[in-house]
Amino acid sequence: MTSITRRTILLAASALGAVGLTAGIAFADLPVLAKKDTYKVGFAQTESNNPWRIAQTESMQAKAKELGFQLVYTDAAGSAAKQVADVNSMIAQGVDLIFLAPREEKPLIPAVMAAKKAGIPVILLDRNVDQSLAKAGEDYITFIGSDFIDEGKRMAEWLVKNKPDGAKIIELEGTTGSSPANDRKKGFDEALAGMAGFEIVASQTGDFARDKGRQVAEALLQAHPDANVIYAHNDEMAMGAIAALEAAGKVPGKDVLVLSIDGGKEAVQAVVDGKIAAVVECNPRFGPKAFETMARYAAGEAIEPWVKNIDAFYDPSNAKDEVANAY
Ligand code: GYE
Repeated sequence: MTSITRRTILLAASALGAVGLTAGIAFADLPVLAKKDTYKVGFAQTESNNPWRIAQTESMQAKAKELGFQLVYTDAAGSAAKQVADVNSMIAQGVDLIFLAPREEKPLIPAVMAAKKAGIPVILLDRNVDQSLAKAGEDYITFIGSDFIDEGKRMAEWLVKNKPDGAKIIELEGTTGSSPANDRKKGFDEALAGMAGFEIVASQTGDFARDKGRQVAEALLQAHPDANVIYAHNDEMAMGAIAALEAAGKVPGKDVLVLSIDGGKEAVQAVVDGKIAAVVECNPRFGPKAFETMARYAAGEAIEPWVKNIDAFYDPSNAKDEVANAY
């Protein structure tokens, strides 16, 4: 595939007469959202194969119901191509606004641009798109979500503090090309770069999925029997890694420290049980903030390009007290 740039996409859209790319006006304005009593809103979910996604969907549905809005919900079942089609179908149905959780950073760009062209505002939820191809405040309203670079960095800092003699680390990456996988890796790897004694011996994707995480952990533990830390980009892969460790006769928490991100109930309980050493929270309950941001936009407020979620941190010092609140 030839490389697509933000400019080529906009030029293509412009050729179709959608975006005014005339001298002086580089980009069309964001679509406006009329103030109404009720709305028909789209929510394009990436997949539903884990508790994080299910909790997010429930949170969105509950808030829409409370507000009396109609929610057009789609599940892309792990396919970026299907997610693009889902967004196109929402556009065809004339929704007022689209909440999109873009599975990967680049493939969802055409969906964002198509909605913009159709005059439908888009709010990105929990994952971002490639910032060189589309921009908040120009192509979509805003990104609501965590600072994934910081999540990775905090985990690395915790590790250095709690295992000062160093570590041989296996990294289980999230979905290739997704913003949390890219940034959780960046934040963690950069924080450890040049730190004496800390070595990432292998880093491979487990697609944010439990069984894939288990399989990849099993293979990497065989290739690197001296690894003593597994850093998983989410709880599902961390739980898969624990299963792989136990199957290999190793004791998670003793032979190998497992680090995770998300902070679902099962993982926070695993911290209490000593199987996971630490978890950076990434809370999936987006409903209240998503619809509040939409209301602010409809009221004519200028929305900041990034509505940031603040993440908690769980380790043995607080896990017991927090487990009841975890999703
Ligand atoms: O960590 C993971 C989910 O995009 C922040 O996606 C989200 C991530 C979350 O599948 O468990």
